[in-house]
Amino acid sequence: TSENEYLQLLRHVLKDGAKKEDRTGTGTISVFGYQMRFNLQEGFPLLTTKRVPFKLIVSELLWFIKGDTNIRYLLQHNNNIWNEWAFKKWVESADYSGPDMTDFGLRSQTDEAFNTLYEEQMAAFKSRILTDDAFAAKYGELGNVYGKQWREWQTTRGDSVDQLKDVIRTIKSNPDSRRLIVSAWNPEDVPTNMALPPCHTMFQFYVSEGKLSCQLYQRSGDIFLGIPFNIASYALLTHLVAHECGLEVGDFIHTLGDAHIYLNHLEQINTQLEREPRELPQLKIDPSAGSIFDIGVEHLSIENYTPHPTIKAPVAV
Ligand code: DHF
Ligand code: TMP
Repeated sequence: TSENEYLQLLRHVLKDGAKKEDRTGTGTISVFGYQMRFNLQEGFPLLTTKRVPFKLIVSELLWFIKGDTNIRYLLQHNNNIWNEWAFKKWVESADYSGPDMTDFGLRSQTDEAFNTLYEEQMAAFKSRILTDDAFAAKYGELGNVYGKQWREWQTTRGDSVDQLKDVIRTIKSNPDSRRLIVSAWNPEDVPTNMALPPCHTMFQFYVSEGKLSCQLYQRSGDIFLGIPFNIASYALLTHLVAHECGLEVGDFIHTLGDAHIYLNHLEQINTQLEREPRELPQLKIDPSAGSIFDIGVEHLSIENYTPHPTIKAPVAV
């Protein structure tokens, strides 16, 4: 199946990647420039060589589509994947007076006493985001990340551009267009206004013979943790836009800039590579789901997903 595209990426970077230091202090093996292609007619590209939590992919994507940039929505859907980056802003702020959380990402992995302290602070942070509106407005906010750029790109004229709505309108009215692009990379916001500069930087749609394809340019990819999510997320986006526009799905093409394996994921990757990929699952979109802008988590599900077990790994912050 097309899962092999991903397994080949793992093997390629293990074999030909070069050691490279990185911002998080973890260390990586990395290559620059790589492309994978997933034929979405073959099945939904949710990896089977480890369990990938589909529900988290759905709530994160619907959060982007809503234009939301506050982790409160994610927490309300039991989605914790963006917590560390909001927490980081909180513990580095003048309002925080708890125990020192400098470098919590690295320290929590090696220092058990610290990890207990960190987990307490993170639990308190999460519950405050969920219950305290003013706190959530200030510290749940990741800044002008994906949702903001997709739906409300701020212009110098003082108004905003809804890139997602515009691109969908153009797919419907002029499917041959070669300008079907959404960009999350806003050079004005990158240095100051976001918790993490966008990794999935821009994407383009393409319509041919009644099928919608999508290509993503991802500037930086964490091959073990981030990329399995990114593949599934853009496959889902392609399905949702195709559904909205009355098209079939074509290919998802995933183009990577710095594609890296963190050095603390090597054991996990060896385990994963020993496993045999299984049949890919299918996506089901509930017929009662409305437009892409009204769709809810309850309308999306995956069928025939029988993956190998979860493989846990620490995320580099
Ligand atoms: N930083 C780094 N270093 N790697 C990332 O992949 C990454 N991704 C971000 C933000 N910053 C990042 C947003 N997406 C996980 C997956 C995607 C994601 C963030 C985190 C993750 O930790 N996945 C785990 C557990 C998920 C769970 O069950 O909560 C996994 O095993 O897939
Ligand atoms: P960077 O900003 O220094 O490139 O760090 C971002 C890290 O997060 C890098 O390891 C890539 C990873 N990442 C993904 O792989 N996918 C994602 O969707 C996000 C947000 C991050």
